[in-house]
Amino acid sequence: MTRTASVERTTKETSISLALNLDGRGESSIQTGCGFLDHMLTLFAGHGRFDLTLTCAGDCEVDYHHTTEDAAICLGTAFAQALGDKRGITRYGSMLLPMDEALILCAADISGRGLYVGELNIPTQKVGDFDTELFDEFMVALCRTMGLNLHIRQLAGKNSHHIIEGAFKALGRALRAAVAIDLAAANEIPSTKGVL
Ligand SMILES: [Mn+2]
Repeated sequence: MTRTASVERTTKETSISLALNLDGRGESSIQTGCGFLDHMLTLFAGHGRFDLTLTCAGDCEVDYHHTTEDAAICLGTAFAQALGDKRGITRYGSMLLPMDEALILCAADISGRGLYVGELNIPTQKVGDFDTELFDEFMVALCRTMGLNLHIRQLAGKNSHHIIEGAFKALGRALRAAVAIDLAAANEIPSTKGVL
């Protein structure tokens, strides 16, 4: 059984092509047009051990809002497709991840109920030319399309780059654990309701 998905999505704002393998080696090729977002998605794939190819031609002359949000929509859609009925998955995953002075807590439940609850205090408005408020836009869109319940807390941190990078790494690690097959229940849907 391969757990892969590919997504093509074109709007008047972005055109995205994405391929995902949940059981990969963390190899990625990311070209969104936003260097910082490429950096974050590369880290995410690496720490999640997901193979991820993403190309986006977006309206970066406006800003990175549409590119960031639509990349997350495609990523969430791909996760949902690759997971199918979620049979056998661990479902929950969490990570407490230090990144120099920053410390990030991330807890994920692939519940089917998409909800992001985040409390980050990112001290600057920009990292490079990336608007830091887009971090929340990414997570909200990912959770909604993937059916992911995600909490991210910043327990420490002063550097915006470190805080956001820590969060993407923690997300990768948490999702790696959550999508992993639970060998003790590999044929079961991990819900007492029988459906996720
Ligand atoms: Mn970095």
